[in-house]
Amino acid sequence: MKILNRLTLAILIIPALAAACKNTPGNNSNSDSTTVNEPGNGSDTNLPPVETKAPNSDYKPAFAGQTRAPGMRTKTLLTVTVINSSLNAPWAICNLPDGRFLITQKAGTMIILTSAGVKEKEISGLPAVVNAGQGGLLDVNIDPQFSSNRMVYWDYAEQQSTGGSLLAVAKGKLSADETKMENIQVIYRAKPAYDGGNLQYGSRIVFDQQGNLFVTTGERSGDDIRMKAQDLSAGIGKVIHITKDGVAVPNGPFANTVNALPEIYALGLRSPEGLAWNPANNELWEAEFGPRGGDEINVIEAGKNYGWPVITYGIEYSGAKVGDGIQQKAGMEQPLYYWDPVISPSGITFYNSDVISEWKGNLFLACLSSQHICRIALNGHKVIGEERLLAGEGQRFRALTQGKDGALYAVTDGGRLYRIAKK
Ligand SMILES: [Ca+2]
Repeated sequence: MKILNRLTLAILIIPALAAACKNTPGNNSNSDSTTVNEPGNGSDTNLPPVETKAPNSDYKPAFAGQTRAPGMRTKTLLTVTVINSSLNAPWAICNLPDGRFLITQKAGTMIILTSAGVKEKEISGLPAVVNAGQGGLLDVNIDPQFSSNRMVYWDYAEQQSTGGSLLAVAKGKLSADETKMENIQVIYRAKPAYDGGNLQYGSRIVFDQQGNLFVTTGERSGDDIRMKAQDLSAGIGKVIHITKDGVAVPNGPFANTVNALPEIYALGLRSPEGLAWNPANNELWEAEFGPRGGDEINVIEAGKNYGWPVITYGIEYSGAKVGDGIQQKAGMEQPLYYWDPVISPSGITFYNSDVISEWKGNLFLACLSSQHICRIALNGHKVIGEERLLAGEGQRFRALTQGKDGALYAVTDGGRLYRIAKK
């Protein structure tokens, strides 16, 4: 028993010490911080496209600049610091009003970190999640009135007693001591449940300006279910628009369509792991995993059909064409931009601070398979520049956010929290 206790203690203490060392200011400057973007000669924009590998298909873009935009390079000197390296498969990072971070971990835990990256609280009392494949505890966001009501919204893969799993959205009140969720209610379930695997739940949560929720739902990745992304009676492969109680926001684009779910706001999505409000123009932007060579960015508008699986760039992972192998169709939206080969975009955010002024208005995407942070410069809806940041870290970037201090914070599947700040 004694040995067991010591072992247990050692297991608990050693990672904690390691984390503490990493977070000691005098200790991390040499080992964990790196200055990047030393001043270069010549131009920092209109460089060759960052992607140099051959595409998977010979499909042609619908318009100039829809893929492989000019490369660019951040001129501002940046300091990159790993401020925590012992997270457990973090999936989402959300700013709290006081500058701390609320983070979900895929296996089912929610934690609070200080602005310096030190784990401060673990929140118990969450419903069980299906932690398998791409399922688990997924996104989290706080109520726009969190400071007064302490309400938190999150989603996760939920096992159904009748078989299969689905994306469930829940809300709860963070207790005063920040250690548990109280009065938890599941407010929405993206039906139908699917028992053919645990892939592509979607799941990012963004509040609109009226305090309603937009939630992305994935199409679950089976040949036998993907067409439901086009089916208005199914809640998968969609952007849904619900109140804080989980009912359809009134007067949605399909509110008067026979057999349509009234909460559907947009349809035809594959694996939408990125969703962000663009503060420059109050638009809802989405990023999704496509097939092999078809990752996309879209601007989401009410009632629009984004095409999956009828139109898409890229091919099946088997090498076959997707459906009829078409990329354009009347009544279906073109992506603003696509990647072939894929980058696997998960969380996205717009940078909206003056601290790194050349980043203001840029879109940042946390990229999994390509293992970098993608920076996109925009002129309205046109992509005018692309940059890869932190490409040498060997990390699958899962989610990111702009902190209150104007730095960018990103979590990785490998358990790291990065701070990317002006030097
Ligand atoms: Ca599409």
